[in-house]
Amino acid sequence: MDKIDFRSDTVSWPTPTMRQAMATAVVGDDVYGEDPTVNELERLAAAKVGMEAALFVASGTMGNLVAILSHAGRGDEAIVGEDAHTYKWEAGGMAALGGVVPHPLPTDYAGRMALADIRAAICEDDPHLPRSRLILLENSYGERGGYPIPPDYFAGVRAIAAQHGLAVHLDGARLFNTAVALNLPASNITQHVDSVSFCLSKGLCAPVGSLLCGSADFIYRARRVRKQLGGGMRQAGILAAAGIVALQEMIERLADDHAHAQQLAQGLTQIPGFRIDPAQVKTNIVFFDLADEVTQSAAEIAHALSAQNIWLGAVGPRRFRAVTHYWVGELQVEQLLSALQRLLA
Ligand code: TLP
Repeated sequence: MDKIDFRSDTVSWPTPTMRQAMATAVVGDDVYGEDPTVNELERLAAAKVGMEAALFVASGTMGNLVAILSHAGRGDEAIVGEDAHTYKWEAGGMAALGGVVPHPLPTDYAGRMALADIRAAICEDDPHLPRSRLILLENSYGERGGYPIPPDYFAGVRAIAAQHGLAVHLDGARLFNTAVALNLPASNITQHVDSVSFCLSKGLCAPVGSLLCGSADFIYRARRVRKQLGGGMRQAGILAAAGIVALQEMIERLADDHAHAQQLAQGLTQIPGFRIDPAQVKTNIVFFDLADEVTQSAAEIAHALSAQNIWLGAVGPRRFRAVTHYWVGELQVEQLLSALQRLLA
């Protein structure tokens, strides 16, 4: 990459192998179901999460929106973490485009809504109330430093959902970071949900796209919703080819990103002026804060870094987010730490 970019793993570029696969991809019209490379990617994706079928969509946001609109209708309610990506960072799509009412609940240090809160949030059948229809989960949990939530929580939520006839959708944008961090197959988690979307264009480095996975019947309905949203793509095999490389070659190496995030967290503990809890860093996202005595703001520090072509997210007046990925390794973490040390000296 031409810069040292820690703002997100979404900034990662496709690898040379991906570019090669894209250049030689066999394509067809995917709206006709005739793109062999998309079909192969969808088969591979469904197998990775132990589900019947998958649908290639343009983004993580689209995967979640297509899922929500396929599970729920106007006036239905979705129970969701108050800092979940589907609630906070997707432009209110579920309400704006689907008439689905979010019911936000607090989450703990790992990003879990309490099971008792979920039970209490489910509406009884009453014409005054929205119909509870869906529970939205996320793993890893972005706003908790990519915390990898173990499968038992999903089993607990699933039991409640089953009792009340609700569906469960998992925003697994970084599902494979969780699987690698917990050393489990992703299907140990996804066996407890009705649908899951995961991203190719984050730590897995593909340029574009996410997969929505679920039962064959669910994906049949989701395909229609994707079309309604304008997401039926034609010779999308060009993109899917990179996605196949992502799933075949880029999952296991996520452990390197986690090690680099830990390297960064440990390094930050050595610089007076930063506040960080390395124990909270379990995958590839590092949140850290400025100590009270530092007079500069996070935005000022991020701006000064950018002058050195090092990019970091200032996500609050005193708060930063750094995300590790394929293109920022041990050396780049050292460069970031040295630059931060100089700026605070
Ligand atoms: N997250 C982005 C920003 O929107 C915050 C990032 O840089 O982390 N679910 C989760 C948990 C995500 O973190 C993201 C992207 C998405 C869904 C949406 O994916 P895209 O960007 O492909 O729509």
